[in-house]
Parts: sequence; C-alpha cells; structure tokens
Amino acid sequence: MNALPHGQFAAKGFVRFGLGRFRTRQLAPDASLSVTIAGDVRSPVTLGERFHALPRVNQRSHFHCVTTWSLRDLGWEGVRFSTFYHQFVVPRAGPVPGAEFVVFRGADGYRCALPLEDLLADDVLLADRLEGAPLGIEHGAPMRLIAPAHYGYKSVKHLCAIEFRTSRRGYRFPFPYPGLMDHPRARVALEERARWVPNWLIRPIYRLFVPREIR
Ligand SMILES: Nc1nc2c(c(=O)[nH]1)N[C@H]1C(S)=C(S)[C@@H](COP(=O)(O)O)O[C@H]1N2
Ligand SMILES: [Mo]
Repeated sequence: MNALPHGQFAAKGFVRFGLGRFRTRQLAPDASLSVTIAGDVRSPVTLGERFHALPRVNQRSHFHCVTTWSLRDLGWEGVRFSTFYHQFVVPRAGPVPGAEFVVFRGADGYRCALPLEDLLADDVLLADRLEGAPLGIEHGAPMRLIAPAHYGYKSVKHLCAIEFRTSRRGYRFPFPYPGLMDHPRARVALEERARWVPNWLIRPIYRLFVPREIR
C-alpha cells in the first residue's frame, strides 16, 4: 500500500525544486492570477478572477519528481483541469478540432507539455492552495498544474499561459536542457522518465540533483 513507484524514494520534506536557473529565479510573491489561454483557438482569452468561480475540489495525492524523490499524501485544492477545460476553455476560447497538445508556461520561463487526454484525468488540478493555505511562491503561486500520475516536471508552477495546439511544432523544452529530458507522457507508473535514455542510466544521473536536505 505504501510502496512507492519503481525507482522512487520517500523524500524528507517538500522543498522548492527546479532546474538551475528556474529554481533560483525571483518572482513577485503577490502576483495576481492571470493565465492566457491561447494557441490554436478561435479567440484567445485570459483566465483571471473567473478562476475562483469554477467548481473546486480537494484532493490528497502523491508527488513524484523524475530525479527519484517522492512525497506522499499532499493536500491540494483547486479546480479540476477537466472542469476548467469544459466550462472555460471550450466555451470561451474555442480550441479548433485536434488542438490536443497542451503547452504550459510558467512566469519563470519554464514550460512543459502534455496531451489533452492525460490532462482530462480526474486527479489533474489547477491548484492554488496547498495543505489548507494559499499556494506559496516556493511551490508555484499564484497557481500551478498538479498531474500526480506524471513526473513532477510536468506540473508547471506559476502558470501564466496554457496553449492548446494541433501539433508539437514550435514547442521546445526550455534551453539549454535537451529534449530527451522531456518525455511526451512521463507517466510514473510506466517509468517514462526520459526519451531514448534507459532508466538504469538516467536514474543515477538524476539522483545527483536531489537536494541534500531531503535525502
Ligand atoms: N515554473 C516552473 N514549474 C516547475 C519547475 C520549474 O522549475 N519552474 N520545476 C518542475 C519540477 S522538475 C518539479 S519536480 C516540480 C517541483 O515542485 P516544487 O518546487 O513545488 O517542489 O515543479 C515542476 N514545475
Ligand atoms: Mo522534478
């Protein structure tokens, strides 16, 4: 029951984590929620205060970073991605048929993408609260994606844009990190850590990046 997915260990705490320049970039701690919904849509719109009018859910879920640390049972609150998609994106932005490749951009310049099909799962949230308190800047304020079945690098923090696209063209994992670090699905259960690189090789390399304080 308490077993973690293959290749993961229980971290000693929840720290801010990110690739080099993204982890250290300073962001305004009190930025208000403003997410541009764009891409291959009929009319780009901005999600702001209307986020708070969407039906909300609470959920407890595990969090698995690709560098092999995991945290169990984190309490998130926010709006299901599927609710946001059906009640806001479809009626207001109007994605064109086939716009099923979804790119998430953070205010720190980080970005990542997932197929729409994966995002419509019940446990995928746009979260703005953690353990009963507003999401702090270290964990993604004002709002972040939480996709528990996927490695943490898909759960983009500080969301400022969500793009619905008909193809992967024009999307690239942020410079200077190689695209092989960005598996198109990154499902934890299938240990989809990276593209092409076998897990026996990538696991020990990634482990070097686990912060000392959570080992
Ligand atoms: N905007 C942004 N989102 C991001 C990252 C980042 O550097 N910037 N890092 C990703 C990675 S690799 C992980 S494991 C989680 C870490 O979330 P945390 O900082 O709340 O621990 O955020 C993901 N989302
Ligand atoms: Mo990660």
